[in-house]
Amino acid sequence: ENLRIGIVGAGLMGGDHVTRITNRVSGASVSAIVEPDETRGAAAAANAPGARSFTRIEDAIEADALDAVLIATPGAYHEPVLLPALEAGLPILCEKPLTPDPESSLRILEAEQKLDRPHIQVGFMRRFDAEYAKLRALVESGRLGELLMVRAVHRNPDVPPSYTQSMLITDSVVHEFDVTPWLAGSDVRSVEVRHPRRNSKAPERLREPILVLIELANGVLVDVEMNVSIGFGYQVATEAVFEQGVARIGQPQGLQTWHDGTFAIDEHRSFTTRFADAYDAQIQRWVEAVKRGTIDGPSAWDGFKVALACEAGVAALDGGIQQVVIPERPAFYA
Ligand code: ISE
Repeated sequence: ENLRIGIVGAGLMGGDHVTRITNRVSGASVSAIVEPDETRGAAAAANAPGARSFTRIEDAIEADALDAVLIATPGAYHEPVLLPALEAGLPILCEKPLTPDPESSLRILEAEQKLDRPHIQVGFMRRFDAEYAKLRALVESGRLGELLMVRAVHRNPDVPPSYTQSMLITDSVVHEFDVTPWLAGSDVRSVEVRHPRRNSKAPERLREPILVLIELANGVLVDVEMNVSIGFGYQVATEAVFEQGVARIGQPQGLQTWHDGTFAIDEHRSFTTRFADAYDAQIQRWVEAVKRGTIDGPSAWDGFKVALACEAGVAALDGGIQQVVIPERPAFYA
C-alpha cells in the first residue's frame, strides 16, 4: 500500500526528498508539504502531484494529510515539529541533527518514550552509502585485524552565508560523530580541535580548516580534516588503518579523461550528488520499515549521543580535550 509522507521544510534537502520520493522511491508518495515560505512551498509542490500545502505541521496533522513525516528544516527548527508529530504517534524521519543540543534532544527522547516503541529515525545517510557499509562489514569480519585509526577528510567547495563557526561541528563534523562510532562499534570518548594555518579564501567569519581528533572508547583514534572553502568540489573520503592492512573509501569515481598532457577524474560538487544513492536507500528502507512498524537506521538515542559529542566539539573549538560522557541507554532503545 502507499505511505503518505508529509515533507516539512522545502529548502535544499526538502526539495531533493520531494523529487526522490516522487520519482525514485516505491510504495510512498508526497501527500503534504509544510513550508512557511509560500514561494518555496509552491516550487516543491510543483514536483509532487496531488500534495496539499500547509504552513504548520499541526494543520497537516489536523487535516489527516499524512501517515509519516520527513523533517528537513534546519536543525534549530526540528523540536517544534518533532513534538506534535510524536504526540500524533506518527513515524518520523528527521534530517540531521536530531536537535542542536543535548537538552533539547533529551526532551525529544522523553516524548518518544511515551509511545510504545521508537518512532524517530535520524537522517545520518552515510550509514546507507554502499562503501561505508562495506567498510563496516570489513571491521566486523576482523579480516585485516583490529581497527586502529580512521583518517577522514570532509571537504566542501564553499558554504552558505548562514554557516557559522560552530556549524563546522554541529552541521558538518556531526556526520563523523555518527558514522565513526557506527563503523568502529564504539562511542565517542573525547574531542579535540587543532587549527592549522587559516585559509585566506574562507569567509571572514570562519577560522578554518580545522583538524578534529576524536577518541573512541575502544581506543580507536579518528582524525577529521574539516574544510569548507576548498573550492574544487565536494569530497568525503576515509582511510581506515587496521593491524594487518589499510582500507579506503570515497575515492573519485567519475569520468576519467586523458587530454592535453593531463589525466583527470570528475569529482562531485555537492553532497546531493555524492550521497544521492545513500539518500535513496535511506528513504526506501525507512518507508519499508514504517510499514513493518519499526525504524531501520539511527534512532533518536543515536541522535542524542551525537548531540553530546557536538557539545564537546563546539567547546573544543576554543581549546582543550573535551570529554564526552554518555549516560546508560534506556531499555526502550535496545
Ligand atoms: C551539510 O549540512 C551536510 O549535511 C553535508 O553532508 C556536509 O558535508 C556539509 O558540511 C553540511 O553543511
